Amino acid sequence: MTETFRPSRSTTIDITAEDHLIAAAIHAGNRVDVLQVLGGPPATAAVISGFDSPRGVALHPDGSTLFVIDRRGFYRVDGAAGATAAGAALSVCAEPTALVLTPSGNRAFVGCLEGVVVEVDTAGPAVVGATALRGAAAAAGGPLPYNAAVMALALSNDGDGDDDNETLVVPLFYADPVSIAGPEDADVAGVGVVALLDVNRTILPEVRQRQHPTHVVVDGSVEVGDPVVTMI
Ligand SMILES: [Ca+2]
Repeated sequence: MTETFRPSRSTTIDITAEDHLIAAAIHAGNRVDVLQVLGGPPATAAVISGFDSPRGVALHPDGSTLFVIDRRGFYRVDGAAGATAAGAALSVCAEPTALVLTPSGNRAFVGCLEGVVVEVDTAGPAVVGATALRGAAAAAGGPLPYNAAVMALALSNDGDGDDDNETLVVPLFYADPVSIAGPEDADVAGVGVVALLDVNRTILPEVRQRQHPTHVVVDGSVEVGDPVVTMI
């Protein structure tokens, strides 16, 4: 089966589209390991050192260029399979926590603990701009929470080869506190808030709030799931 497209989501491990390389952030080791996994037993292709608590990796669709975020910022590593050093960090925000790429790999979005999403031109790399979410107006559900922290991101990919019609999904930690009547031992004092942005970082007029959202699915469209209870 040929994989045609997939969404990008923030993660500490990523694999190239043709399943050739895996990049894994080794947080405590301040390094990123690159493994070769096609054509034989998995083997270490590179150990890239010099990071400061790396928290996210993303592999470019070219199958070779690696992007990393750590406590210092954003890195572009060319030729990941043979790289040894992190190189210089591009400063993006106080504490980067999440990283996604557009389908073409031309742009990256970095989520930050302080409630900001930063857009990066990956060719430079260079910061294009940033959108602050704390308290920002959102037509359908705003303002967004004043304590919003971005610790995860996902970006849709509808497979048409165009970056401009995708949606950036930003679950906001921590939830807005609300008062809901319920059993005394029930943890219902919060509403999850998921902000949606277009690729120009404009906050879309739709913020989906569900009590205890359990999952977010990004597959061309965007869906925020209801609680799922599994009986065993
Ligand atoms: Ca598209």
